[in-house]
Amino acid sequence: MDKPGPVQKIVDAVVDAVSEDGHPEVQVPGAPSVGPPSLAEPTEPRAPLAPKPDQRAPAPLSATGRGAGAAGEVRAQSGGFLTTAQGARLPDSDHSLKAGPRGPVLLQDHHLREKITHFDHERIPERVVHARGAAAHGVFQGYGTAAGVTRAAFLAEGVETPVFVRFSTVLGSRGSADTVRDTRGFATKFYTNEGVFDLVGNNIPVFFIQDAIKFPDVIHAGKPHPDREIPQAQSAHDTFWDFVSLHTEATHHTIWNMSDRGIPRSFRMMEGFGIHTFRLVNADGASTLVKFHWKPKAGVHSLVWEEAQLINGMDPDFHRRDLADAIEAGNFPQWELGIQTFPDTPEQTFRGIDLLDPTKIVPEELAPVQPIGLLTLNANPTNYFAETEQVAFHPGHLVPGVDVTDDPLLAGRLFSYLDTQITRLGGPNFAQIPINRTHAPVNDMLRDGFHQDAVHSGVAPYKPNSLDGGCPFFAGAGDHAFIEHPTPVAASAKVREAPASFADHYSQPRLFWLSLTPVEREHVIAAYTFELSKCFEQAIKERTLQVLANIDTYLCAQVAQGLGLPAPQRSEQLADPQPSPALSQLGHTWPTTGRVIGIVADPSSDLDAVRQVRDAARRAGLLPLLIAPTGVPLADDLPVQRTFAATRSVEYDALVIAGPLLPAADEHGARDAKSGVAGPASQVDSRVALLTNEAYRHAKPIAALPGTEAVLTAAGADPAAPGVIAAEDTDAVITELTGLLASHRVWERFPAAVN
Ligand code: HDE
Repeated sequence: MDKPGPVQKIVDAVVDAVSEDGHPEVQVPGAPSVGPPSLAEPTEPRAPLAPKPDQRAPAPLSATGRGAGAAGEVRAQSGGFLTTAQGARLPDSDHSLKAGPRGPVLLQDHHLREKITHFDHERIPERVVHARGAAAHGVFQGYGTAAGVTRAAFLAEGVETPVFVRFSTVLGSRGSADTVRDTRGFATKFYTNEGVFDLVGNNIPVFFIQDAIKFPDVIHAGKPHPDREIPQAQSAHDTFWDFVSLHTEATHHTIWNMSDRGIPRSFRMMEGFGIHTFRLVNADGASTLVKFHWKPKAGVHSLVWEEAQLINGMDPDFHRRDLADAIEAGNFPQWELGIQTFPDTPEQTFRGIDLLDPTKIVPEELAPVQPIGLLTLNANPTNYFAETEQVAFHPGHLVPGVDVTDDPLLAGRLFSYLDTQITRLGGPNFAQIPINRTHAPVNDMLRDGFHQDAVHSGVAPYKPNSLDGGCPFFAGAGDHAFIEHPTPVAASAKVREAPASFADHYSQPRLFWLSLTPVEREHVIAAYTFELSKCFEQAIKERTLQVLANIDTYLCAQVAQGLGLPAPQRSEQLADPQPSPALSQLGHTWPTTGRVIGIVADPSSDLDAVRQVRDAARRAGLLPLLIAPTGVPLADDLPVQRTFAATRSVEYDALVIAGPLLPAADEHGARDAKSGVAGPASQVDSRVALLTNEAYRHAKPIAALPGTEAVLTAAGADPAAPGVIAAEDTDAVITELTGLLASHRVWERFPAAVN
């Protein structure tokens, strides 16, 4: 076997740590702490608990990027006793200082005042967009394949760079649900030796607007209505559709949102895109235009809409939990970073596509994505606020060899991200917050300000000076200086105008539509119909149908039918693009590691079969969860992870039914069998019937072990339907399930009616 590479070594080390410490083997991730708590309240002080093996904190560096040489825990709490912020030990924190047990409370209670005052100021403003997010630490390894086009040191062969990646939704508040229909942020901070590089992208390759000056408009339209502040975290409302139907440059991004890309199955299963065209510069100073792509090793997969809606109630933290659990279980998410490259010509177009227009893609069939490095997320944050909330990304955090273009959307971002942190993080020194610290030495002559963590020496924070020996000095190209590429600027006049090429708003939405498979097109039709049905104003629906007519006649007719409105005639000539198969999510197979299999059983099930299926699933790298009537283990070696009353189909990628699953004792005790598919007289527990019914309707693989026909009947599931497995041999069950999961869902179960 090949020797493990450096990334694999890190992966192995974390896997070892995870399996040796605390909760053995992490067969079921999610334990809240390093070890189980005692039943009784502890009576002896002890040092604060260490982070869990799957967690990592920001590198322990000084505020100016110098290696502190201290252990990681220097920033954590210390000591076994409760103290004030100043370190004085406290005997009590449950009672205010009072004049006698019945009061009044004394003003001199410094501990009360410190505790309450600090609490009063615990919150900072949430991000104005992308407020809801989840993040992880990891490592990026350059392949060296970009060496011809960039001198960026972190992209050189074998170079490993620590990274922190934050995924997010755009519209919702910090406490909103994860699986709403929305674009997802995919922001990566590379702590390179040449300074921090931030690639602040999305999971959709185009944007709503072509000029940053429109950003407040699109966001104000997408956010909840300002009077009632509803709806939260979604686009299915009048102001959003009012805006995008009038502002037709949003059409391309909107159709992506209405596709399955708007409801990803997992952050681990999303592509990422830098969207704008960037400029790479090599060691000789030659430049190349590029678009960045992240390609997930787990494939690109989505939820179905009903699932997404159920999850928002069942587990609003679904994506967050999925990311953390996967890392804790050692299923480290990976993406390849790739680039599409284009000659840096004065026109900045490629095959007629304007590279400065962020509402356009370049099909991969015309410019293949070339892999340039591997990202592995291998540790969870130790503290959400300190890391995920306080991380500050900025497209202007660039390193030598990576430069920007004149995309007018990017230009506004270069201003906005620095500006927003000043309010959000309370002043200009946010780069000194541990998660934001560069791993390169800093000597910046920036001084003072709120929350200054550096203790600057010297007397001359100005240049030129002689008092500090003329330091710091300017760097030249040979010293890794960041030197802007001397891009020629065409002679022109000051105008508030877009280039003529930006006026094409329909050809690429049509390209996207024509590139989807029938089942994906059905989802797009259903999504537009759902969203527009939620609008109050008919004029807005009619206006949007006019936009759809300019994308595709069939799409428009189907949505119009769903809305009960006439389909308008198109007002523009339909384009005739060559479909791009790379835009479809279907038709491929992918690794299934970490996929969740629900095994439904009760004490009367064939427990040997349950055991064999579970073990086979583990051997196949899946995460089997046993679902039973109550928390009582089905056997000593068969602990229960989910109960009938507290689970729902959305937690599983596939089900194994180990019948007969008669109504459990608490079926009526759960007092809400109303939603069950089976009636009260049924021989099958109604929650199991519902679970199976949903899994069936959501096109998930289902394996029915012998004797479970009644469950399928109660669930309305056809035993002969594609993806319903009736194997007797338990190993074969898992082999078949894994085979089906490789293409994510069994779409053949419900042939699409769309042509
Ligand atoms: Fe952002 N965006 N954005 N955006 N964006 C922010 O920065 C902004 C745009 C993206 O996990 C804010 O620190 C403007 C495109 C991500 O912390 C803010 C424009 C793309 C994140 C901001 C855009 C993005 C943000 C809010 C139009 C994909 C979350 C808080 C010109 C390429 C980063 C913050 C994180 C966050 C402004 C358009 C991605 C207000 C003005 C296009 C992933 O500065």
